[in-house]
Amino acid sequence: MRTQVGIIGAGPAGLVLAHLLHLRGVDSVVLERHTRAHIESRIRAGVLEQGTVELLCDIGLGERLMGERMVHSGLELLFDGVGHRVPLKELTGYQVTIYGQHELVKDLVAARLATGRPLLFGVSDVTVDPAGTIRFVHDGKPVELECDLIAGCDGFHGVSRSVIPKPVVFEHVYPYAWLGVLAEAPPSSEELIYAHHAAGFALHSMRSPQLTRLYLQVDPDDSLESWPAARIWEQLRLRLSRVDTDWRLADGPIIEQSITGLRSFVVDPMQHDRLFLAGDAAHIVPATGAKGLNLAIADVVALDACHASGRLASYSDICLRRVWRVQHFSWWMTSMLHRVPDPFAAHLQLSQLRYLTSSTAAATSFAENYVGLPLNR
Ligand code: RFL
Ligand code: PHB
Repeated sequence: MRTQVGIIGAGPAGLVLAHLLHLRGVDSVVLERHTRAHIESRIRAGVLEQGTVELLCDIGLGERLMGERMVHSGLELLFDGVGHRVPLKELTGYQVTIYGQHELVKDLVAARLATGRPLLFGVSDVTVDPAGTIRFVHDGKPVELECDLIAGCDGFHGVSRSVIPKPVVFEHVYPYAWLGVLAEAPPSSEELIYAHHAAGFALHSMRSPQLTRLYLQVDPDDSLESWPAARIWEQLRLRLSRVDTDWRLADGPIIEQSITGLRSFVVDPMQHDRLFLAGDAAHIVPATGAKGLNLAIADVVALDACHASGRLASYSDICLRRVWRVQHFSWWMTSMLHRVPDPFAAHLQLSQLRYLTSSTAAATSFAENYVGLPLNR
């Protein structure tokens, strides 16, 4: 089998890349190890930057997104029981969009299938030769795929990254994790609430007028068994409680829950020979800044542009500039909001939060990073 671009992984990075290439008449084969049903139901990101949304609309993938999304022009930082609104749009001119990653993946899969170009589910035993060959098993048969270019879009646990010889790896693992729940309850606020509390960080987000998405800072060694629903709601009510209004958190049946560790990770370079890594395969940011999916899409936009202009040698450098800005912001926001045992660090956090919510300059800097950098298109 032969193709111009072999794409490993049908996450947001792989599927958006496939579509960008299709629009330029470049053929590709997308390989995914899971089933379609699996990738279309995996609950993950929720926040899309305006640049990401504009890109998706420009390439014809925004129809359902524009109809079903929730647009947010601000967010709330809650500490000492008092909420402080950060007016993102007023400060930057940009807003953010709430739209579940699995909904976006459904749109991307449908668009790929509509092109008639190959998207193979359930592939196994994938190996990568960076000189331009991907070997895998599909429908029980071994396949050798010759490619001009290989895009490693196979996420953090994929196989592509291991093929980069002697990369420099940067990693920071945080001493806390997130317990995420999806609840059949109407959101209790129109905007996201990021809460800093002595009992730990909490986040109130949403997916639709009927579904609330909530997160709690937990111990990385905690298991789901140690978090029965009653404990989850009790901690959410405590951490999101406020003295400024008589706000109440609506609750309801929990339909999904998981625990995810928080990590910062970068591999440098993101390319070797004909292999180019994109998205979580090359870097991970802690979810606090809501950046991972947006960064994955920024990578593939850069990869497509470098391929179109014959400047593939610059790909890694172009991506890593953005990656490190986003790494810094995500680390900074994470460090400011999570409970830490050291009282000195805890005082610095409160001081930073007070500064951020009382200085327009500080709030603007935060907002600029949160809404995201323009894409290199
Ligand atoms: P993905 O989505 O992990 O997709 C990789 C795909 O590759 C497949 N795969 C393979 N296929 C074939 N052969 C192999 N050997 C393979 N190995 C793996 C996998 O099955 C999968 O389908 O990576 P991609 O495309 O780089 O996208 C990255 C995003 O998924 C990720 O950064 C975000 O989910 C991060 N994230 C958030 N990002 C945001 O921009 N905004 C948010 O609000 C946000 N919230 C979050 C998040 C991530 C979270 N978790 C669970 C990690 C909230 C959470 C809780
Ligand atoms: C989400 O809705 O899943 C979400 C929102 C904001 C974040 C992270 C995740 O910072």
